[in-house]
Amino acid sequence: MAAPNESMPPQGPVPPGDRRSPEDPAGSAGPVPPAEPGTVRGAAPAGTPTLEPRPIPPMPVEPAAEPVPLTITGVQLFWLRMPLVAPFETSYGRVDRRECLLVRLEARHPEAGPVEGWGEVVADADPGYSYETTGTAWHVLSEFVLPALPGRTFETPGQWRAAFEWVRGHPMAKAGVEMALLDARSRARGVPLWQEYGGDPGRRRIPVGVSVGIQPTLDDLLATVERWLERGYRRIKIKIKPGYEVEPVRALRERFGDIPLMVDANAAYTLADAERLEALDGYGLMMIEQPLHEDDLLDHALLQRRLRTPVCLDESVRHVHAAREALVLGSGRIINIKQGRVGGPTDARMIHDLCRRHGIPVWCGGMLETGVGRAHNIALTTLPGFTLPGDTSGSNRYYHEDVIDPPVRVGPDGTIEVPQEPGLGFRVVPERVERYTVRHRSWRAS
Ligand code: SMG
Ligand code: MG
Repeated sequence: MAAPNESMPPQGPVPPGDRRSPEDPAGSAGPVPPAEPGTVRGAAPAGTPTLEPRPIPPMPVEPAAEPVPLTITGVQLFWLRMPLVAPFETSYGRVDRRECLLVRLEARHPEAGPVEGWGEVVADADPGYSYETTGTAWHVLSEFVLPALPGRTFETPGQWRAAFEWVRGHPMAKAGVEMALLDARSRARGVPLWQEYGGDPGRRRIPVGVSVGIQPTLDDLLATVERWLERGYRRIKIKIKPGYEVEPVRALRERFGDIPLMVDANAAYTLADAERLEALDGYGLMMIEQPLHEDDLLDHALLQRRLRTPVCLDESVRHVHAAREALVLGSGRIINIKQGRVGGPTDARMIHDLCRRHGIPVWCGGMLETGVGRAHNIALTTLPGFTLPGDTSGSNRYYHEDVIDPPVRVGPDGTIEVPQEPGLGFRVVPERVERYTVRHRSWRAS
């Protein structure tokens, strides 16, 4: 071990009132009065913002689920590549096809016999939205999760979560499997999928909005929005980026008046751009979604205090812990819940429960899902705290041909019917899955 360097200042805790430091070894600035309990010692430069203390809500508990013993007999993983009807552009890039994974579980129930279950891994091909990609999910699932499933019995989603809690992160990968498990449970029990999600039986239809990508010109934007409004969508969300925010919003307000309108920045701004975002305050937006860096709940809290428009968090809420921190800090007034982003249906429900208890409205986000993910999102949206229209558009918003039949359809009143039959409520068409599959692997009980 190296000998201590005698020229170094003494290490270790500084006694209260001792103001010696490497810069001021004599402590000539004089003694410092003891810190107030609960405060952090350290000089804050004048003008440093502070946040008022707020109560810390307890962690929501995992919802109870009826035991339904399902023994996994086989697993299939499909990597799909599906062309989009039109390119979709956000502040971080443009895509013209969707690459996602579908998980198919085969399971056996003591009374119901063999059942299948489908789930979707919503990660993108590139790490623009989050660090997870189709490729990382393929790796984590095929190396660590799926080979361990055949032969195992799960009675509840909680047992599945406990078994794979050791896998850190990778929420989208894990969510795809939990979705498939919920689908299989609902088929084994003979109940609609929304019941597995703990939904409200009174919600027979869910109101939905549409997400509009960045358009080449304002005329294109106006024409696109007009088309979606004509089809009944209940709210319009447009993607923004620095320099493309006030103008498109002003143009939409001038043309369409008081429509339910919001914007999504996908983390493209910093607090230094606050004035641009303040300029949106006069346009009566429902919310500004994820304006700042995904890991910066503090700056979101400071920004929210400068805006009248509610801030909505998307990328920042990757788990229930972040949701709880955001509530305490006041980092936003609305949360977008994506079951993929937060680790699965159970985690989505826990965030919903937490927000509901604390008066934070939530809505269901989208990741350009195929019909499999869409069916799960419809079921999730039946929970009572989903009080704002989500991004679950009809299948034809992105695809000429979906992998499910019938496709998800949005009625002229901007709502989607909640299926009442067991399972997804839509048939997954094997030939279509095959048509778009570029990679496939399967595991069976030996
Ligand atoms: O499913 O209609 C959809 C997409 C909605 O805008 C949407 N999603 O940040 O909320 C979001 C984006 C993330 C996906 S962009 C590839
Ligand atoms: Mg978003």
